[in-house]
Amino acid sequence: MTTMSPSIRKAARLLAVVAATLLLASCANDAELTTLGQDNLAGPEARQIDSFLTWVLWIAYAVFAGVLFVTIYAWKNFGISGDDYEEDDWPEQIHGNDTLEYAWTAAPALLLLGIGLYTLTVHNSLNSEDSNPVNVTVAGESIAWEPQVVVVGQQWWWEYQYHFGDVDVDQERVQTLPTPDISTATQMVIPIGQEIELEITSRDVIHSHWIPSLNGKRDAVPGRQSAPWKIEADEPGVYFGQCTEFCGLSHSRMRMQVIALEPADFQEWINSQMEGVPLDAESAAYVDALVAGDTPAPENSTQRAISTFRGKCASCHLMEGVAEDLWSEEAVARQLVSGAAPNLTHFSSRTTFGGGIRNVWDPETKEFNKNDVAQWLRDPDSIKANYTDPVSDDDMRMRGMPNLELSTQEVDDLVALLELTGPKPSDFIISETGVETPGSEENAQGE
Ligand code: HEC
Ligand SMILES: [Cu+2]
Repeated sequence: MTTMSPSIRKAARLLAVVAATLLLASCANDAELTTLGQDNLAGPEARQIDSFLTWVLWIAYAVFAGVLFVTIYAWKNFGISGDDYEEDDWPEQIHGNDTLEYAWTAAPALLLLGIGLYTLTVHNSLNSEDSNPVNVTVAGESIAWEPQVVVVGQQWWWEYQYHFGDVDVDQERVQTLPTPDISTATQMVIPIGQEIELEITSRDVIHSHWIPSLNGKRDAVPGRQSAPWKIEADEPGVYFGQCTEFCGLSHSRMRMQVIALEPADFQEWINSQMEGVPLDAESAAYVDALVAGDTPAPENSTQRAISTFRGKCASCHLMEGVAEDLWSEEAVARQLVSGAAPNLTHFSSRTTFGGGIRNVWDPETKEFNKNDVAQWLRDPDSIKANYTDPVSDDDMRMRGMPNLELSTQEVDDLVALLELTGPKPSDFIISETGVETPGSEENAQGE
């Protein structure tokens, strides 16, 4: 054997390091977003994709091993070394052997046909709907709900709409859908053991919805409803996801979670989401007065927050019990209010905000995360980059949450109001959904 030249040795060493890194990186079995490993498969759709992949991989391994074997066999048995050989030294050359020609045409064709048919079967099954109605009680009325969630991607967070009434969600534009019975941001709540149909669409650009442990990716295309897509979770738990189609500035901060609950817990969740903000009697009366057109002076923190919310936030955010009168059908139709911001009625019933990048509740102490919520209100850009200026002359809409230059008092009042919204999620969900954050405000942008 000749000695390796230094450059080859260097290349070999580099290759070894790269290979080892890749190998070790793939060992992160508890990574939030992975489709690999049985432990990460939490529903039938994900398992179907996994076993399909596994089969195709084994076929690929077999083909690889076969080709490698034949190559090495030919090299060992018929190889000629050195440059110094005559044509007579060559092994016997075969030409025009029909059997061989047919065999190596037919074998790959059959293999590909098999893989193709298997692909179509899985594809077809993933795209078919066979959900069963789920019995739920909505506002005191028992209904058989076709488990369906309208998923709306927008820059840069996911909205999940629940329409319990007779709404044709298959229509084309999300803007023309009626106000949903329940609207959540970043966190989709589903009952376990049920196939949930997702109607995926977008309000602005193309996004892609992906909860790896429950199913594959499906694009969210503006003006279009996706073909049926579904998820199902076997066990209660939290399943993480991420937008997987580059959609602009804060694409990487567009994450989401599915929270799967026992049917009874799911019903309780519906009940709580159908209520407005739990205001005390005086504050409720204060809202009534404002709705009636009076202008009473706010007397405490909650009332000040209500006043600020109606003046500065309600054009983008809906908060039932506080400002839904500003969201009349006419106002919605004339786009005086926008559906392009999270519904805040139950903000503190969720556990992450801003596209799943900050905790609403501290996963350790289980306390309301006043610091981060206040930072968001004071300066959203310090948490998540936005376009706070119109994108172009043709597109005057801004993206994300603007800095409203709120006073310290206004921020404090609003943080208290947001904490009040509730109901507080369970400790289990708070710790399971907890996301790592850069600790303090100073660290967020290196200020
Ligand atoms: C011009 C529209 C607009 C106005 C006005 C506005 N917001 Fe927002 N807000 C947004 C958008 C858009 C988001 C989502 C940003 C994201 O996650 O990328 C958001 C997100 C939020 C969130 C995080 C919600 C979640 O679940 O992720 C809170 C809390 C919030 N806003 C509070 C307020 C308050 C309080 C006011 C009034 C002082 C206000 N906003 C005014 C557009 C607005
Ligand atoms: Cu996106």
